[in-house]
Amino acid sequence: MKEAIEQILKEIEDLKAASQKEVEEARIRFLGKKGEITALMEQFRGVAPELKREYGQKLNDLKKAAQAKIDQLKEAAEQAAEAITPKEDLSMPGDAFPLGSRHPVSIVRQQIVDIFRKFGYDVAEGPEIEDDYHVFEALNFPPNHPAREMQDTFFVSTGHVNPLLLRTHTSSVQVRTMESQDLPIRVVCPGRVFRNEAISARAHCIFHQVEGLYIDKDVTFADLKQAILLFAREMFGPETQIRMRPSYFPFTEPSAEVDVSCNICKGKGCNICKGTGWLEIMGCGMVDPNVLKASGIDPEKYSGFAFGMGVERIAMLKWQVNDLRHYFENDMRFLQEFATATEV
Ligand code: 2NM
Repeated sequence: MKEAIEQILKEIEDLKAASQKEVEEARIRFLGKKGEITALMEQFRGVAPELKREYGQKLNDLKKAAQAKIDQLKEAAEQAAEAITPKEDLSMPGDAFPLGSRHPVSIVRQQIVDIFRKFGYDVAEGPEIEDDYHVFEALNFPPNHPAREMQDTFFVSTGHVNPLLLRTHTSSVQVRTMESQDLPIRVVCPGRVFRNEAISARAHCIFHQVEGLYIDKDVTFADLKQAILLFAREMFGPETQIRMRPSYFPFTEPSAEVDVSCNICKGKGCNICKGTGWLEIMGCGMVDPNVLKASGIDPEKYSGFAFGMGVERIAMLKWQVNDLRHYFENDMRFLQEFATATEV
């Protein structure tokens, strides 16, 4: 029996277990109901009385050593199992983190600018607080033109010859371009403009424009028409048609309003185009000789065309937005609709 105890003790000391299952198997082998140590305990009953004390002590030590070893192996196996299967499931998708998106007005402004950049136009920007000269005087507005009245324009300072005001169009940037740059000029001017108007579904006192200007020798109305047609087809699709209606602007002569064919009803007439099959997108014309002269360009040698469009209006047509005020309220539900809008 002594040998058996020592043999098992040695085995216990050398015991190794790679998994929880192996630990349990070892426990059953040594300490289970039919285990080797349990069997020795039974044999112990038949041991001679003079040996009982010594063997009893040895058996008890063996049992304790076995239990301690099993406990130790069990804990190690549990830790190893936990390291392999962590409590968190690493294959779960991460927390989405809320991203903003570009404003629809910014998207369309960029699309317009990108189309003209592709045609070879430069981009110019200028001050939002302008002077009367660059907004009106140099653009052939007569002294008593209604746009120059307080009801239509936000003035920053008054009472002198060249008052400061919030620009009512970005044409002032084109005047600055004509003053400072060499010819020929091909430029688009995106920017915010301000008009003292009552806010409604179709008008706002702050909105965005992109205006364009092309000046060279022998620029004709046919060049204007072709530039606008190519722009309209880039912006609204290759099937788009344009038409021009005579109009009036102080800075152009002749002047025209441009309509594009309604791409919702394909010209048949719907509620977007109010049954006409056409949608107004911009104004344009040949730059008035007075405007060229004011900026030091000889109208006998040079001619040019110019155009201007409202960015909110183009965006409304593109996405069938029925009320301009949506663009200024920053309601997240409205803005999120444009989160996946593609850009040119
Ligand atoms: C428009 C319509 C027609 C325009 C004219 C000029 C300038 F500076 F060359 F005279 N810039 N933009 C223009 C012409 C703007 O907006 C409806």
